[in-house]
Amino acid sequence: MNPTMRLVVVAMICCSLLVAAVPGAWSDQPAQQKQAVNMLNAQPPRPATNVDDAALAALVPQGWAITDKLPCQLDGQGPRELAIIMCAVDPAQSGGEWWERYNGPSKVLILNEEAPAAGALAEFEFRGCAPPPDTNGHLPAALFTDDLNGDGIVELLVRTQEYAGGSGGWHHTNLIKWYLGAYKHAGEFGAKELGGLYFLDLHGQTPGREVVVMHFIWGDEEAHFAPHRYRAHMFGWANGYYVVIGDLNTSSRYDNPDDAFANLRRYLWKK
Ligand SMILES: [Ca+2]
Ligand SMILES: [Ca+2]
Repeated sequence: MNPTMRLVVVAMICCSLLVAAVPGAWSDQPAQQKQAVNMLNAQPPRPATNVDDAALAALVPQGWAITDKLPCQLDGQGPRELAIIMCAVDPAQSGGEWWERYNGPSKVLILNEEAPAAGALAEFEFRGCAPPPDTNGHLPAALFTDDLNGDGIVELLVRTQEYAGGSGGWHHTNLIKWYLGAYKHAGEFGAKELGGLYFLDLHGQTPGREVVVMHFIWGDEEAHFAPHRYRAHMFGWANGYYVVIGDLNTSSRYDNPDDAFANLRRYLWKK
């Protein structure tokens, strides 16, 4: 190698080391942190309960079935609560698809885990049914908890579904929260098929994390399975429930809501 070439090679090595040493210049965050987690499908870890369905039978109307139950400390004190969800079930459709077998609306009861048969501490009804989870992850369990607003007490999130064929189905995610001494319906997030639901701290003026619902926009001239633009609806915690704090459309088209959300996160919200 002649002296000029050697100088060029040394300079290139030095430049590479310099770029690698500057935070953010090469790769700003590990790929894992950038991963979009669609909460319509995710299944967070869940504690077990010793309460079996037989102990709850008196709470279930004829023709209905409990499809999920989850112990949780919803009011931040005393014994744990047990959240259960039920909907109408047609045993004649046992070999059919979930939308043939299960029918909405769904009822959610909040019980005292130590005395579940004593009756509901609170009761809610939501559109859509709550089919039991399947093994391939397309139907996650209906109930999960998360301290979304960052106040140290978890909220209960309830996922129900309505199927209307093709892209006409809807996911409904409702949020139940202990607030000012009572259980409140404190948020409702609906997403069409091919949509997504994400939690991210993207706004400094509402506490905790915000909720982002991604809806796909089916343009007039677009093929159904072609990439689509997405609309992002953003909700933040204020005055006891999640309120709309923003709304925007992507200019680019994406194959799926994860990619659309990841791009907004990276380039718009810089998270
Ligand atoms: Ca409690
Ligand atoms: Ca909370």
